[in-house]
Amino acid sequence: MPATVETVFASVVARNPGEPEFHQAVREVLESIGPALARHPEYTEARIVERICEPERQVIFRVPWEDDRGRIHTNRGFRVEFNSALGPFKGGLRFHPSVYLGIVKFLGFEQTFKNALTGLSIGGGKGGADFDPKGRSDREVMRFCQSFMTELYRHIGAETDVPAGDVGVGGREIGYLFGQYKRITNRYESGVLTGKGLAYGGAQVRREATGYGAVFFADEMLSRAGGGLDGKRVVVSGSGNVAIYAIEKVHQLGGRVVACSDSSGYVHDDKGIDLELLRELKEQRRARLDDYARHVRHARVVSGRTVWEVPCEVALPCATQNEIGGAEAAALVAGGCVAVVEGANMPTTPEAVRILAGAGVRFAPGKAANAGGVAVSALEMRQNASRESWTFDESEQRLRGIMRDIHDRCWNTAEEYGLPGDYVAGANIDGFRRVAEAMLAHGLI
Ligand code: NDP
Ligand code: 2IT
Repeated sequence: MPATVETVFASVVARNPGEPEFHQAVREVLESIGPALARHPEYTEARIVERICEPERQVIFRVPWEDDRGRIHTNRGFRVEFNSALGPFKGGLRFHPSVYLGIVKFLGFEQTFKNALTGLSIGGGKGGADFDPKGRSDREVMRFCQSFMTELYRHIGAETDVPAGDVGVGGREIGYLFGQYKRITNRYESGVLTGKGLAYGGAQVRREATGYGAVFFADEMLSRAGGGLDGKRVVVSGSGNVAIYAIEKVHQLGGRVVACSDSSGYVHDDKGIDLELLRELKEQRRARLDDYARHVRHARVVSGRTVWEVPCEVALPCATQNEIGGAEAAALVAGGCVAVVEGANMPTTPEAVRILAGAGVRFAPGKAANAGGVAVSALEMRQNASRESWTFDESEQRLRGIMRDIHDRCWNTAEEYGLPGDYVAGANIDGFRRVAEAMLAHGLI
């Protein structure tokens, strides 16, 4: 890191104490952008790096709600509006007990560069709550979402800030949030949220977009190296929205996903994960993975261990941040892994990235590889604004084209800076340059 950037990073750590995930995300970007700063002294003169590390606005609020037994709970809600240089703030909402300001800031920071990489007009933001939806009834989730939106509505809007889903927030939650926004504001403002149901303004392929997009990215990356996903043995972590549609697309492209996981453990099915069963368990019954082995006799369910111990050629982490540490990276290398493509946000620790790089494993960072979700969200906004709706096939073709463009942007930028094959540098430099140019044009705001 150049000395000027080192000073900025020290100040970020001092000004945001106790937020290690945010520090980690900032460090990873600042470590990459030295060559771009050297070529563009105007960025340093305008203090772009300092300004880009400070969210434009941060909102923290109380979310009181009542459970089915009449007990009152108080959660904490967040929306961090990180950067609007390229468009309205855009990014998901996460409902998980681990959510605190540092998680929301790391996600909002990442989102800013990811959204820039899509080439679409979207700024970066993120939100959520420390609410745990596990084991809650639909009516409890509805009451929580209504209370959450009763504060959030004043901060968002189709031209201002457009939330969507993330961990713990899927179609059900977006529906309740949209209903409450409509009720409070007395406006049918379709473009205020994305990830909506197809019955009321949602877009084809949004549900599938993050998982499909990550697999398209993996296929591009492997094709550059001389062979696509066809015939590859793949392990996916998680079994939620991103994981399920990643598995579907791997199978469609001729690969075989032999294991996936949830927070309790993993399932290993060497014949290939039965996607229909997984979807029924996870999307319809909201069940644990253990149930998989009750239906598939030859499958093995392993509790309390990492899915990365299952040998594979391609690893798709699609669960959560920092799930691949040094030990998991070493296990992947030992198992013959040739590529790691991040479907989740920041699932690989810096130590793990170093181990993978040292072993020659190709690595695609989440801000490039999982950008398909937010890209199709931007397409949803576009369809809402024009009151059009595109077919599944057309939307999927657009997603494929966007992922190819993102791949090529990362590749070409890395080459331009003399770092061939370094997708991390390519993604960080290209995303940073796009945001920096817009910030420069807007003056000191
Ligand atoms: P879901 O809530 O649908 O699924 C999350 C999955 O990951 C579940 O299987 C869950 O297991 C597991 N998981 C979540 N948190 C943890 C944790 N702390 N420890 C262990 N396992 C965990 O979320 P998504 O699939 O939407 O999101 C997955 C990842 O992808 C996240 O990093 C998210 O930020 C990222 N992402 C999501 C996008 C989207 O469009 N949804 C877009 C881009 C990135 P369990 O059910 O047992 O908790
Ligand atoms: O991390 C992400 O990119 C998302 N959760 C999706 C954000 C969005 O606005 O669709």
